[in-house]
Amino acid sequence: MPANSGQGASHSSPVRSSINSAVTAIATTPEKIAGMFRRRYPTVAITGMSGVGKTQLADRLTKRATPDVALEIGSTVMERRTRRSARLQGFRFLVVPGENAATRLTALDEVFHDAPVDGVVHVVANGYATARGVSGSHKVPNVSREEQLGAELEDWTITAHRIAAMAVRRDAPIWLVIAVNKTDLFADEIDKAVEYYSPGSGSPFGNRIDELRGLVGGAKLWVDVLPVSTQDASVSGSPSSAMIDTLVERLGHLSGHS
Ligand SMILES: Nc1nc2c(ncn2[C@@H]2O[C@H](COP(=O)(O)OP(=O)(O)OP(=O)(O)O)[C@@H](O)[C@H]2O)c(=O)[nH]1
Ligand SMILES: [Mg+2]
Repeated sequence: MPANSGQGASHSSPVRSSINSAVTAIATTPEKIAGMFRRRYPTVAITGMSGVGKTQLADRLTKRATPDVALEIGSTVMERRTRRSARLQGFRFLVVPGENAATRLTALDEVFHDAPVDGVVHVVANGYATARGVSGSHKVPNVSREEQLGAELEDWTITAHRIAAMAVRRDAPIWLVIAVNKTDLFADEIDKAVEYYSPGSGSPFGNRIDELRGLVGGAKLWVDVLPVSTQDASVSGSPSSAMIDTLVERLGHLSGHS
Protein backbone atom coordinates (compact mmCIF):
# COMPACT_ATOMS: atom_id res chain seq x y z
CA MET A 1 0.00 0.00 0.00
CA PRO A 2 1.41 3.47 -0.81
CA ALA A 3 2.72 5.28 2.26
CA ASN A 4 0.28 8.20 2.09
CA SER A 5 -2.94 6.42 1.22
CA GLY A 6 -5.66 4.98 3.42
CA GLN A 7 -7.47 6.35 6.42
CA GLY A 8 -4.59 8.17 8.00
CA ALA A 9 -3.57 9.96 4.83
CA SER A 10 -5.38 13.23 5.46
CA HIS A 11 -3.67 13.55 8.87
CA SER A 12 -0.14 13.11 7.58
CA SER A 13 1.99 16.20 7.39
CA PRO A 14 4.12 16.60 4.22
CA VAL A 15 7.25 15.91 6.31
CA ARG A 16 5.77 12.76 7.77
CA SER A 17 4.69 11.45 4.40
CA SER A 18 8.07 12.09 2.82
CA ILE A 19 9.71 10.18 5.69
CA ASN A 20 7.23 7.40 5.05
CA SER A 21 8.04 7.27 1.37
CA ALA A 22 11.77 7.32 2.10
CA VAL A 23 11.28 4.36 4.43
CA THR A 24 9.24 2.59 1.75
CA ALA A 25 11.93 3.30 -0.84
CA ILE A 26 14.68 1.90 1.40
CA ALA A 27 12.59 -1.18 2.09
CA THR A 28 12.12 -1.95 -1.62
CA THR A 29 15.61 -1.00 -2.80
CA PRO A 30 17.42 -4.33 -2.31
CA GLU A 31 14.67 -6.07 -4.25
CA LYS A 32 14.88 -3.53 -7.05
CA ILE A 33 18.65 -3.81 -7.22
CA ALA A 34 18.41 -7.60 -7.34
CA GLY A 35 15.84 -7.25 -10.11
CA MET A 36 18.16 -4.98 -12.10
CA PHE A 37 20.99 -7.49 -11.90
CA ARG A 38 18.71 -10.34 -12.85
CA ARG A 39 17.63 -8.44 -15.93
CA ARG A 40 21.23 -8.00 -17.05
CA TYR A 41 21.44 -11.70 -17.88
CA PRO A 42 19.85 -12.49 -21.26
CA THR A 43 16.85 -14.78 -20.96
CA VAL A 44 16.65 -17.92 -23.06
CA ALA A 45 13.61 -20.16 -23.54
CA ILE A 46 14.39 -23.87 -23.88
CA THR A 47 11.60 -25.51 -25.87
CA GLY A 48 10.97 -28.87 -27.53
CA MET A 49 8.73 -31.87 -27.12
CA SER A 50 8.72 -34.16 -24.13
CA GLY A 51 11.69 -36.50 -23.72
CA VAL A 52 14.16 -34.74 -26.04
CA GLY A 53 16.44 -33.78 -23.16
CA LYS A 54 15.59 -30.15 -22.26
CA THR A 55 15.91 -30.57 -18.50
CA GLN A 56 19.22 -32.39 -18.77
CA LEU A 57 20.57 -29.81 -21.23
CA ALA A 58 19.54 -26.90 -18.97
CA ASP A 59 21.26 -28.61 -16.08
CA ARG A 60 24.48 -29.13 -18.05
CA LEU A 61 24.41 -25.53 -19.25
CA THR A 62 24.20 -24.40 -15.65
CA LYS A 63 26.51 -27.12 -14.31
CA ARG A 64 23.92 -28.80 -12.15
CA ALA A 65 23.53 -32.49 -11.50
CA THR A 66 20.17 -33.77 -12.71
CA PRO A 67 18.46 -35.99 -10.15
CA ASP A 68 17.12 -39.18 -11.78
CA VAL A 69 13.65 -38.47 -10.49
CA ALA A 70 13.48 -35.22 -12.47
CA LEU A 71 14.12 -37.14 -15.67
CA GLU A 72 11.66 -39.95 -15.07
CA ILE A 73 8.63 -37.90 -14.19
CA GLY A 74 8.86 -35.35 -16.97
CA SER A 75 8.33 -31.71 -16.35
CA THR A 76 4.93 -30.14 -16.18
CA VAL A 77 6.04 -26.83 -14.70
CA MET A 78 8.50 -24.31 -16.01
CA GLU A 79 12.03 -24.92 -14.75
CA ARG A 80 14.29 -21.94 -14.15
CA ARG A 81 18.07 -22.17 -14.18
CA THR A 82 20.70 -19.45 -14.01
CA ARG A 83 24.20 -19.72 -15.42
CA ARG A 84 26.35 -17.26 -13.48
CA SER A 85 29.54 -16.03 -15.05
CA ALA A 86 32.18 -13.39 -14.58
CA ARG A 87 31.45 -9.94 -15.99
CA LEU A 88 27.72 -10.64 -16.10
CA GLN A 89 28.11 -13.04 -19.00
CA GLY A 90 25.50 -15.37 -17.61
CA PHE A 91 22.11 -16.51 -18.81
CA ARG A 92 18.71 -17.21 -17.38
CA PHE A 93 17.18 -20.33 -18.88
CA LEU A 94 13.46 -21.01 -18.80
CA VAL A 95 12.59 -24.59 -19.66
CA VAL A 96 9.10 -24.83 -21.13
CA PRO A 97 7.46 -28.16 -20.26
CA GLY A 98 7.21 -30.49 -23.26
CA GLU A 99 4.11 -32.33 -22.13
CA ASN A 100 0.97 -30.89 -23.68
CA ALA A 101 -0.77 -29.60 -20.59
CA ALA A 102 -2.37 -26.34 -19.52
CA THR A 103 0.86 -25.52 -17.70
CA ARG A 104 2.68 -25.64 -21.02
CA LEU A 105 0.38 -23.03 -22.53
CA THR A 106 0.92 -20.75 -19.54
CA ALA A 107 4.68 -21.22 -19.85
CA LEU A 108 4.60 -20.47 -23.60
CA ASP A 109 2.60 -17.29 -22.85
CA GLU A 110 5.15 -16.23 -20.26
CA VAL A 111 8.29 -16.66 -22.37
CA PHE A 112 6.91 -15.48 -25.72
CA HIS A 113 4.43 -12.82 -24.64
CA ASP A 114 4.35 -11.64 -21.03
CA ALA A 115 8.11 -11.43 -20.46
CA PRO A 116 9.53 -12.08 -23.94
CA VAL A 117 12.89 -13.84 -23.98
CA ASP A 118 16.02 -12.70 -25.83
CA GLY A 119 16.52 -16.00 -27.60
CA VAL A 120 15.31 -19.56 -27.96
CA VAL A 121 17.04 -22.93 -27.81
CA HIS A 122 14.71 -25.43 -29.42
CA VAL A 123 15.76 -28.98 -28.58
CA VAL A 124 15.17 -31.86 -31.02
CA ALA A 125 16.36 -35.45 -30.84
CA ASN A 126 16.33 -36.83 -34.40
CA GLY A 127 13.59 -39.32 -33.52
CA TYR A 128 15.13 -40.40 -30.18
CA ALA A 129 12.80 -38.70 -27.72
CA THR A 130 12.21 -40.78 -24.59
CA ALA A 131 8.67 -41.56 -23.52
CA ARG A 132 7.83 -40.69 -19.97
CA GLY A 133 7.87 -43.51 -17.49
CA VAL A 134 10.55 -45.31 -19.50
CA SER A 135 13.88 -45.37 -17.76
CA GLY A 136 17.07 -45.04 -19.71
CA SER A 137 17.66 -42.85 -22.68
CA HIS A 138 16.50 -44.97 -25.59
CA LYS A 139 13.44 -44.60 -27.71
CA VAL A 140 10.28 -46.43 -26.68
CA PRO A 141 9.48 -49.72 -28.33
CA ASN A 142 6.57 -49.51 -30.77
CA VAL A 143 7.12 -45.89 -31.62
CA SER A 144 9.11 -45.61 -34.82
CA ARG A 145 11.64 -42.91 -35.46
CA GLU A 146 9.42 -41.66 -38.29
CA GLU A 147 6.52 -41.24 -35.87
CA GLN A 148 8.78 -39.43 -33.44
CA LEU A 149 9.98 -37.11 -36.20
CA GLY A 150 6.34 -36.45 -37.15
CA ALA A 151 5.46 -35.64 -33.53
CA GLU A 152 8.43 -33.31 -33.37
CA LEU A 153 7.22 -31.43 -36.44
CA GLU A 154 3.78 -30.95 -34.89
CA ASP A 155 5.35 -29.77 -31.66
CA TRP A 156 7.57 -27.33 -33.55
CA THR A 157 4.53 -25.83 -35.31
CA ILE A 158 3.09 -24.73 -31.96
CA THR A 159 6.34 -23.15 -30.82
CA ALA A 160 7.03 -21.58 -34.22
CA HIS A 161 3.70 -19.73 -34.10
CA ARG A 162 4.63 -18.25 -30.74
CA ILE A 163 8.08 -17.25 -31.96
CA ALA A 164 6.55 -15.62 -35.05
CA ALA A 165 4.11 -13.61 -32.94
CA MET A 166 6.94 -12.44 -30.67
CA ALA A 167 9.19 -11.55 -33.63
CA VAL A 168 6.61 -9.38 -35.40
CA ARG A 169 5.96 -7.42 -32.19
CA ARG A 170 9.62 -6.65 -31.64
CA ASP A 171 12.07 -4.38 -33.48
CA ALA A 172 15.26 -6.21 -32.50
CA PRO A 173 16.05 -9.54 -34.14
CA ILE A 174 15.45 -12.75 -32.26
CA TRP A 175 17.84 -15.67 -32.34
CA LEU A 176 16.94 -19.32 -32.47
CA VAL A 177 19.32 -22.20 -31.90
CA ILE A 178 18.10 -25.63 -32.91
CA ALA A 179 19.97 -27.96 -30.56
CA VAL A 180 20.16 -31.41 -32.16
CA ASN A 181 20.48 -33.45 -28.99
CA LYS A 182 21.37 -37.07 -28.14
CA THR A 183 24.03 -37.20 -30.86
CA ASP A 184 25.76 -39.94 -28.82
CA LEU A 185 22.95 -42.21 -30.08
CA PHE A 186 23.68 -41.50 -33.75
CA ALA A 187 27.34 -40.56 -33.74
CA ASP A 188 27.84 -41.63 -37.38
CA GLU A 189 24.97 -39.56 -38.69
CA ILE A 190 25.41 -36.24 -36.97
CA ASP A 191 25.97 -34.27 -40.19
CA LYS A 192 22.87 -35.79 -41.76
CA ALA A 193 20.78 -34.90 -38.72
CA VAL A 194 22.10 -31.32 -38.62
CA GLU A 195 21.24 -31.01 -42.32
CA TYR A 196 17.69 -32.30 -41.68
CA TYR A 197 17.07 -29.53 -39.12
CA SER A 198 18.70 -26.75 -41.16
CA PRO A 199 16.98 -23.97 -43.09
CA GLY A 200 17.24 -24.36 -46.85
CA SER A 201 17.76 -28.13 -46.66
CA GLY A 202 14.44 -28.97 -48.31
CA SER A 203 13.64 -31.46 -45.51
CA PRO A 204 10.26 -31.37 -43.74
CA PHE A 205 11.82 -29.61 -40.72
CA GLY A 206 14.01 -27.32 -42.84
CA ASN A 207 10.92 -26.26 -44.81
CA ARG A 208 9.13 -25.29 -41.58
CA ILE A 209 12.07 -23.12 -40.55
CA ASP A 210 12.06 -21.51 -43.99
CA GLU A 211 8.32 -20.80 -43.62
CA LEU A 212 8.91 -19.15 -40.26
CA ARG A 213 11.71 -16.97 -41.62
CA GLY A 214 9.54 -16.06 -44.62
CA LEU A 215 6.73 -15.04 -42.29
CA VAL A 216 8.70 -12.80 -39.93
CA GLY A 217 11.48 -11.74 -42.33
CA GLY A 218 14.92 -13.34 -42.46
CA ALA A 219 16.62 -10.30 -40.91
CA LYS A 220 14.45 -10.59 -37.82
CA LEU A 221 15.24 -14.19 -37.05
CA TRP A 222 18.73 -15.61 -36.87
CA VAL A 223 18.80 -19.37 -37.00
CA ASP A 224 21.63 -21.67 -36.00
CA VAL A 225 21.72 -25.45 -35.84
CA LEU A 226 24.16 -27.13 -33.46
CA PRO A 227 24.68 -30.78 -32.50
CA VAL A 228 24.81 -31.55 -28.77
CA SER A 229 24.76 -34.40 -26.33
CA THR A 230 24.36 -34.22 -22.61
CA GLN A 231 25.48 -37.79 -21.98
CA ASP A 232 28.75 -37.64 -20.01
CA ALA A 233 28.87 -33.92 -20.64
CA SER A 234 30.16 -33.36 -17.13
CA VAL A 235 33.25 -35.48 -17.97
CA SER A 236 35.81 -32.93 -19.08
CA GLY A 237 37.37 -33.67 -22.46
CA SER A 238 34.42 -35.81 -23.62
CA PRO A 239 32.82 -35.03 -27.02
CA SER A 240 29.65 -34.01 -25.17
CA SER A 241 31.39 -31.47 -22.99
CA ALA A 242 33.06 -29.96 -26.08
CA MET A 243 29.65 -29.65 -27.74
CA ILE A 244 28.16 -27.97 -24.68
CA ASP A 245 31.12 -25.55 -24.63
CA THR A 246 30.50 -24.71 -28.30
CA LEU A 247 26.83 -24.12 -27.59
CA VAL A 248 27.62 -21.81 -24.66
CA GLU A 249 30.10 -19.89 -26.81
CA ARG A 250 27.48 -19.52 -29.54
CA LEU A 251 24.86 -18.29 -27.06
CA GLY A 252 27.41 -15.74 -25.85
CA HIS A 253 28.00 -14.43 -29.38
CA LEU A 254 24.29 -14.27 -30.13
CA SER A 255 23.67 -12.36 -26.91
CA GLY A 256 26.46 -9.91 -27.59
CA HIS A 257 28.63 -11.10 -24.70
CA SER A 258 31.72 -11.08 -26.86
N1 LIG B 1 21.60 -40.83 -24.85
C1 LIG B 1 21.22 -39.63 -24.43
N2 LIG B 1 20.16 -39.51 -23.60
C2 LIG B 1 19.78 -38.28 -23.20
C3 LIG B 1 20.46 -37.11 -23.63
N3 LIG B 1 19.85 -36.04 -23.08
C4 LIG B 1 18.84 -36.52 -22.35
N4 LIG B 1 18.79 -37.86 -22.41
C5 LIG B 1 17.82 -38.74 -21.74
O1 LIG B 1 16.53 -38.50 -22.30
C6 LIG B 1 15.53 -38.60 -21.30
C7 LIG B 1 14.69 -37.34 -21.30
O2 LIG B 1 15.47 -36.23 -20.88
P1 LIG B 1 14.81 -34.96 -20.17
O3 LIG B 1 15.87 -33.95 -19.98
O4 LIG B 1 14.01 -35.36 -19.01
O5 LIG B 1 13.80 -34.52 -21.33
P2 LIG B 1 12.80 -33.26 -21.35
O6 LIG B 1 12.91 -32.69 -22.70
O7 LIG B 1 13.10 -32.37 -20.21
O8 LIG B 1 11.37 -33.93 -21.20
P3 LIG B 1 10.04 -33.25 -20.54
O9 LIG B 1 10.42 -32.77 -19.19
O10 LIG B 1 9.05 -34.37 -20.51
O11 LIG B 1 9.60 -32.16 -21.45
C8 LIG B 1 16.25 -38.87 -19.99
O12 LIG B 1 16.19 -40.25 -19.71
C9 LIG B 1 17.68 -38.43 -20.25
O13 LIG B 1 18.61 -39.13 -19.49
C10 LIG B 1 21.60 -37.27 -24.50
O14 LIG B 1 22.25 -36.33 -24.94
N5 LIG B 1 21.91 -38.55 -24.86
MG1 LIG C 1 12.02 -31.85 -18.52
